[in-house]
Amino acid sequence: MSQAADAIRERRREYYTRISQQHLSPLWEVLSVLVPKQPQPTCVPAFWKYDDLRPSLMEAGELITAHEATRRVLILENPAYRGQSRVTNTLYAGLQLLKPGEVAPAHRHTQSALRFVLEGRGAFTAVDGERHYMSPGDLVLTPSWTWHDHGGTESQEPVVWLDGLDIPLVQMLDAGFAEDLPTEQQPIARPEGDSLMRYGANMLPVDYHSRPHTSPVFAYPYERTREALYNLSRSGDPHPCHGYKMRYINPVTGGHAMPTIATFMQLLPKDFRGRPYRSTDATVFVGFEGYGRTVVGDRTFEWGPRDIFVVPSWTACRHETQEEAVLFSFSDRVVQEQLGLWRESCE
Ligand code: GTQ
Repeated sequence: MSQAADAIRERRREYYTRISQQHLSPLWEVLSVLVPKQPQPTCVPAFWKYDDLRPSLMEAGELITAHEATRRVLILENPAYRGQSRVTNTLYAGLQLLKPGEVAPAHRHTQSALRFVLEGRGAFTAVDGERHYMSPGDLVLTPSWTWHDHGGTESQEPVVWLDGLDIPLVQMLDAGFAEDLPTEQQPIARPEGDSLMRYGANMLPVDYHSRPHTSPVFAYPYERTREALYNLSRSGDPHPCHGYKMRYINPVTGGHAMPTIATFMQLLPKDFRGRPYRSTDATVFVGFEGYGRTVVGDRTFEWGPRDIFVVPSWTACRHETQEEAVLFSFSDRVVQEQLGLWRESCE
């Protein structure tokens, strides 16, 4: 019996070796990995305390200028993907530092980007001819193929923000293009706040025809976000898993603000004990106000303002607080929704 089994194993091995020279391979050896019963994420839970990484970022500020680096950024690498510039399987994250007087020169690329401002004031991001002077908690979008540059020309202090991009997704699709503007800064064509006033007031210019994929509003100031969360929290019970959670939208369509990255802000009330939650979109969270604890699979992260953590796909996650707290997050949920793949479970 076992001799017969050995013989068949040997014949198969010999067969696999032979067909591999024809660049063929047997599905039955890999089927359960290719078509898993449920997601088997390769990404792992990860945590960065801002106070621990800030000195390294400031040291980068002594070693290289924003001009020389083009973008002076420390990439947050998921421990499962060292050397691959990925924070999750599909997304990239990094911390960018701009010092007073510096300019990160204008370029554009097919990758979409978000900036979530962590500290400092007075630096701007310019997008399509409009500058937004950034304050902590602001969300600034630089949609695919829009010219963008960053300038610390008015700032008195270092400005740090989190960059979130769809780099790994675009890499997988082999759809990356980029170009530099010949001049360091793009010309200013519109006053500050123009896009928010035009498109973010529950009205649209009557003849406005939207760009199909992305929000015409590119800066979402924190005061407005905070006010929306506060008002939501006054008018009803918190969600058992999320507390009070809102998503940033494209006001033209009501859909997500960008086509590849979904963005969210949530308010966790004092003494919140969230129920376990799973979803298929690996998510990057950033603490912004207050302190909390999040259990992610078998890890527990105690976070405060500006700390960053990653929840992999289909990994149970629950939030707890002792005081009111605010969390920013982003994921590829918008892509999965468009493809009919997104699933969630609140236990
Ligand atoms: O600011 O354009 O962190 O192109 C990585 C790639 C930031 C940017 C990053 C980029 C940028």
